[in-house]
Amino acid sequence: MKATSEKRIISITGPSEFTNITLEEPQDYAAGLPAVKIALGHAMKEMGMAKSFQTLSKMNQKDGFDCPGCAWPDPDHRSNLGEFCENGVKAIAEEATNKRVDIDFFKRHSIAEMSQWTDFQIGKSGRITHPMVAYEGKEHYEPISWDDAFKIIGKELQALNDPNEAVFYTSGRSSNEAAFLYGLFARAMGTNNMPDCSNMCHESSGAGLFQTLGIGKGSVTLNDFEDAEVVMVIGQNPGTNHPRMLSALEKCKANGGKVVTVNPLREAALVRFKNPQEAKGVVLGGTAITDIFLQVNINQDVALLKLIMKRLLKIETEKGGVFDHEFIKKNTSGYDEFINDLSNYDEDTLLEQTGIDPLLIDKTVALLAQKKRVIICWAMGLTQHKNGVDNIRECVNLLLLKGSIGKKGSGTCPVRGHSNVQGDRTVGITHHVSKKLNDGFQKTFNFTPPTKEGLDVVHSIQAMHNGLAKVFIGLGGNFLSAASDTIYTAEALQNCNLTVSISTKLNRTHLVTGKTSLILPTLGRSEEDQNRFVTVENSMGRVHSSQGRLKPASEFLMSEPEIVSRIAESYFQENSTIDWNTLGKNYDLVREKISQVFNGFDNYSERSKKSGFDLPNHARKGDFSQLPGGTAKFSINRLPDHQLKEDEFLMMTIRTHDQYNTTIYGLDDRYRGIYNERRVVLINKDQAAEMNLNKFDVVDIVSNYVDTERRAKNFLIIPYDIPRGNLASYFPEANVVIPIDQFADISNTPISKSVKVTLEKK
Ligand SMILES: Nc1nc2c(c(=O)[nH]1)N[C@H]1C(S)=C(S)[C@@H](COP(=O)(O)OP(=O)(O)OC[C@H]3O[C@@H](n4cnc5c(=O)[nH]c(N)nc54)[C@H](O)[C@@H]3O)O[C@H]1N2
Ligand SMILES: Nc1nc2c(c(=O)[nH]1)N[C@H]1C(S)=C(S)[C@@H](COP(=O)(O)OP(=O)(O)OC[C@H]3O[C@@H](n4cnc5c(=O)[nH]c(N)nc54)[C@H](O)[C@@H]3O)O[C@H]1N2
Ligand code: SF4
Ligand SMILES: [Mo]
Repeated sequence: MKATSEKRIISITGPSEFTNITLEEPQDYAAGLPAVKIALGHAMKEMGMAKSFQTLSKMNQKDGFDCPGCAWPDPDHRSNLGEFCENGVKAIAEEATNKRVDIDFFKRHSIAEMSQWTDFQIGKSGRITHPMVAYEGKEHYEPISWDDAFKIIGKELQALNDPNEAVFYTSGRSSNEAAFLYGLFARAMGTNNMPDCSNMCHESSGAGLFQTLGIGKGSVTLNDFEDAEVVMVIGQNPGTNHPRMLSALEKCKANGGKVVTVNPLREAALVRFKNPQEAKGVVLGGTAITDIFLQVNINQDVALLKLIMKRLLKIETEKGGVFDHEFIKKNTSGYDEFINDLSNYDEDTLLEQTGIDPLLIDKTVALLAQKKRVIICWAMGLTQHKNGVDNIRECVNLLLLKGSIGKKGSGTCPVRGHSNVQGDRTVGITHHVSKKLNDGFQKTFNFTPPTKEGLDVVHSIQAMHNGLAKVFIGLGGNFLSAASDTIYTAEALQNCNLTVSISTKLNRTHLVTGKTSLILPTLGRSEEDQNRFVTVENSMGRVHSSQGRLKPASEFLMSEPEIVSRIAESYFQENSTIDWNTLGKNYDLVREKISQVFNGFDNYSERSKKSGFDLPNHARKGDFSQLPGGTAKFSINRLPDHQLKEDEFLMMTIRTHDQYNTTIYGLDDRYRGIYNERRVVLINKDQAAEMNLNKFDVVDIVSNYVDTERRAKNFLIIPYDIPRGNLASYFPEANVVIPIDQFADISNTPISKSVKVTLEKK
C-alpha cells in the first residue's frame, strides 16, 4: 500500500513477501531449558557477554531496574538465579542492544527506503542516538539540536487555534514521573486529549470494574494465588505474554488449587510449565497447569459464563451452599434482577454458542460449586471485543455470586500489558475529566485544568483525519502500527502539521510523518540517568523504584521527564505558574507533587525504594462503601450478536511468542510450532479441508464493514486446532482490516479479537 507525501513515496504496511515458513507440532509445555537457551541467545546477540551479565543481574532486583516487558509483579523474595523470563530477556536485549541508528544511518537510508522494510528489520536497526527532523518534502531525516527541536514544537503548539488541536499519546513504558509531567503539561496547555495504549488494551477492564466494583484495577495480590482454590484464566496467553505468572499458577497448584482455562487456542503454557528456576522444571516433566480446558468459540465468553452461572444456580436451588448469600446480602445490589435475567437464556442454546464439550462444562460447574476462593485472570481475549465491557462485568457477576472479592485467595486479576501502563493511568494519563483530579491539579499548581472530555485513541485518529487535530506527540509507542485501520491511521498522521515521537528505537510511526516530523531519542529503563531513579506501578497496584545502571546508548539522549518539561518550557516561555525546568530535573520534587494531587503516595520517594508500597484498593479489602448505595453491582449483560454471513469468520489478531506488541524480536511462534513467518492465518483443520484450503495456500483477509472493503494481502493458510468459524492472525500485520469505527461500547477499544472477515484464495 503506497501513499505519497510530496517527494516521498512510502509504504505504509511494509512488504508482504513471505520469509520461508516451516511448521512443527505445537509445543505442549512452556519455558524449560529451551527458553533459557533462546533467551541467552537473544541477549548475547544484541548485547554481548559482559553487558548481558551486567544487565540481567540488575533486572527486577530491588536495587535494579524494572523489566521493560510486561506488568506482572515481582515476588517479595527475589531469586538469585535471576528474576526474569525468556521474554523479559528479549525485551531488555532489544533495549540494551549494541546496534545504533545514528546520523550516518539516516543519511544512508531514506524514509521511503526504510518504509519498504518489515517491522522486524526496522526494529532491529538499533537505538536512536540523536534528535532528528524530517522537513516537508525532504527524503531523509537529518540531525537537529535539542534546542531547535523544542523550538519547533513550541511554535507549532502555539500556532494552534485551540489547544484541543493537539494530541498527546502515551505508551505504557513511561515512568510515573514522565507521565505525570506529560499529563500536567497537556492540562496546563488546556486539553484532555490524552489517548494512551490502554485505550486499545485494558480500557474495557477499567470501565467494567469501575462500574461494578468502584475501582478500575484488579483486586488480587501475588500472594492470593497461593491461597486460591480455583484460578480461571480467560482470554490470556501467559506463557508468552506474562511468563512469570506461570510460577504463581504453579504455586497455586502445589497448594491444591485448580486451574480452568478458557481460550479458543490450546496455548502451550496453559498445558504444562517447566520452571527453569527449579530442578523439576529442568530435568523432570514440570507442572501440568490446566485442569480443565474450555475451548470456547471467539467472543462466546458471556454465553459460557451465563451457562456456568445458570447451572450453579440450579445446584444452589436444589442443595444450597454454592452462593455466598451472606456476602451477597451485605455487599451487593442487583442480585434478584440478575438471577431473574438468567432464566431468559436456554442452556442448550448457550452450550451450542460456546462450542464446548458438555462434559467439561459439568466438570467446571462441579468444581466451582464446591470452592469458595476463586480468582479470575484475563487479558486481551476479553477486552478487545464490541462487548468487551460486558465480558468483564460478567466475570464480576460470577465472583460476586461466590463472594470471591475482598478475601484471601480470591478476586479480579486483569493482567496488564505494558510494564507501567497502570501507573501512567494512576498519575493522570486519561482523556476523561474528573472533578477530583482537576481540583487536585488546581490546588497544587494554581491553574484551571480543562473540563472538556478529551479524545481517546480512535477519536484522536478520526480528529487528525478530519483536520481537527494538527499536532501529534507520542511519549513512546508506535501509534501507527498499534492502532487499527493502518491506512486510515497513516492518512491521519500525514494530515498533521507536526508529528513527534519520543522513542528509544526506530519504528514505522517515524516513517509515516506529518508535514514536519521529529524523533526525540530517550533513555531506556536499563540506562543510568544521572543517578536519579524513577517509579512504576505493576499490575497489582504496587509502586516501586526503578534505576538503570547501563551506560546510555548515546551521550545525546535525554530523559523522558526532561524532554516533557522542555516541551512545556518552549510552549509557555515565561508564562506558566509551573517551574518546568526544576521539575524536569528533580524527580523527588515530581513525586512530591504527585503525592499532593493523588491519594496514597505519602512519603513517596522513600517508600518506593526496595519492595515499594501498595496503593489503596478498597475492593481488595471488600469495602464497597464508596460506591453508590454502598454496594458492589451485579450487572445484566447481553449476548453478542455478530450476524455473520455464511462465508464470514470471526478473526482474532494475537501476539506471537517472538514480539512485544509492534516490536518484532524474531519470526518464530515457537509454542504454536510456526517458524520463520508472520503472515499466517490459522483456520480449523476440517473447515479448511471443506473449503478446499490447503496448508500454505495464499489468501487475502478481507473485511467488509458498512460497504467498505479492507484487505490484508498475502497470508498463508495454516490448518490448526481452533474452533470452526474462527481465525487467528498476527498483530500488527492484520491491523489493516480492522475498521477505525469498530470498537467496544463504553471503552472504545478496537475490536481486535473479533473482526468479521472472509478469506479470498489467490
Ligand atoms: N512477550 C510479550 N509480552 C507481552 C506483550 C507482547 O507483545 N509480547 N504485550 C503486552 C501487552 S501490551 C499486553 S496487553 C499483554 C497481552 O497479553 P494477551 O492478552 O495474553 O495477548 P494476546 O496475544 O493478544 O492474546 C490473547 C489470548 O486471548 C485468546 N482469545 C482471543 N479471543 C478470545 C475470546 O474471544 N475469548 C477467549 N476466552 N480467549 C480469546 C487468544 O487465543 C490468546 O491466547 O501482554 C503484554 N506482554
Ligand atoms: N490488532 C491488534 N492491535 C493491537 C493489539 C492487539 O492485540 N491486536 N494490542 C493493543 C495493545 S494491548 C497495546 S498496549 C498497543 C501497543 O501500542 P504501543 O504501546 O504504541 O506499541 P509498542 O509496540 O509497545 O511500542 C513500541 C515502541 O515504543 C518505543 N519505546 C520502547 N521503550 C521505550 C521507552 O522506554 N521510552 C520511550 N519513550 N519509548 C519507548 C520504541 O520506539 C518502540 O518502537 O497495541 C494495540 N494494538
Ligand atoms: S513476566 Fe513480564 S515483567 Fe516478569 S520478567 Fe517476564 S516479561 Fe519481564
Ligand atoms: Mo496492551
